[in-house]
Amino acid sequence: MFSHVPPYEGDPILSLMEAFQADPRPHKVSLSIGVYFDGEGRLPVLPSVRQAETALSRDIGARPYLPIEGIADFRAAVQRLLFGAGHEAVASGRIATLQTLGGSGGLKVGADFLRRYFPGAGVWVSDPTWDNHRAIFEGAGLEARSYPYYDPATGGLCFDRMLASLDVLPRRSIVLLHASCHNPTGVDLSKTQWQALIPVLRERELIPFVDIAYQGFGDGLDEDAFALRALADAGIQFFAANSFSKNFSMYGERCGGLSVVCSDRAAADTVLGQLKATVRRNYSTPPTHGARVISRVLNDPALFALWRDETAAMRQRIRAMRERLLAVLDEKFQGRRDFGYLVRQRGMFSYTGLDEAQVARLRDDHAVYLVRSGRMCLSGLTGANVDHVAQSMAAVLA
Ligand code: PLP
Ligand code: TYF
Repeated sequence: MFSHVPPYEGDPILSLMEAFQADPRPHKVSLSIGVYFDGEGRLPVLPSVRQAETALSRDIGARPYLPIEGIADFRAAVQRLLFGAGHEAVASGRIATLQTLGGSGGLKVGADFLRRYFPGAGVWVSDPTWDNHRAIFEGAGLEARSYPYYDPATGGLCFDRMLASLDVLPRRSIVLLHASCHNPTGVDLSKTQWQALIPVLRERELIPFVDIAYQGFGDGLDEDAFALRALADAGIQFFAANSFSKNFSMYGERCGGLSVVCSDRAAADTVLGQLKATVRRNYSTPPTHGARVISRVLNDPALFALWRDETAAMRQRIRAMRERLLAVLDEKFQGRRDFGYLVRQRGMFSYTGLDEAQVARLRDDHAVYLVRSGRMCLSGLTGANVDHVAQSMAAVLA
């Protein structure tokens, strides 16, 4: 009966993780999957999360179905975190927010909604982007194409080409944007560039869909949400999918949100209603545990302050690793090659510019695992392995 079903090739990043786990070399280093590891190379359990769970475990109570849109306190906290507590769009009730199954769930619910109510619209994603962006939108029945983004010549952004390309899109096209800590390149728009993008979005009547999966890993919780706030300030109506997987180190709990910024409260109510219908058709209602924990942390001033510090510590650790890697490489190459991109790029990832053959040599000869594209996840670096990684990079680049 299933002879026509082709085998699944597997997710390339997860396949790499399996190869890494099977690698017997003791000095092996995983810089592939986009997950935050601490200075000991472990997946952290944040003290804020542990404290919230301990408090919750005392009165865990019954587990009814949640409302389709999720826990009310969680949703309110998402809005404050993304847009800022005092933001006019939050206060006026013109944002429709649901609890979703991770950032991926937010993207999928948003994509289904857009497919139904903007049936002719295609989606444009950055070149390159997270592989699953294309897969999720195509899976929802939208056509996905890309706009210029990363410039291999500079290790930065080709903003002029990006803008020119968006400026000729059909009206009501969907534009997927990374708020900060771009995956896979680490290359973000500056504040000035966001401000320059806004008139193009407005004049072309484009529908921005902002993905914010690494809030706190770039420059700070508020700083990393700059794009969302700038768009909302400018009166742009848009979608935002946020993930708590990384900044709470709660990957398996599948916590995130989808927020749609509308013109007014009435529109937001209507949009929320149809988003609920979309969820109902997909998985009916979201799960309880992770959202209760996150809601507790975000709504309790002391736990929130603790969590803010924890996100700062994760961010600073990644920065320190970027700087250390740069220092060792600079010393090796004495100006013969520019590695400045390592500290200009933000978040967990850097595009190293290593080609497939060099990535293969890193893995085969040095037990250092990067994604085939040359993407490096900096959070896999520790004080114990950063020098080995730098020496290995130097060896394959020599
Ligand atoms: N968006 C980007 C850019 C990501 O890198 C990821 C996951 O790594 C996600 C969305 C999805 O996050 P989640 O695991 O919460 O679904
Ligand atoms: O880009 C990454 O590495 C993260 C983690 O199937 C990830 O998005 C990778 C693959 C996958 C799920 C999550």
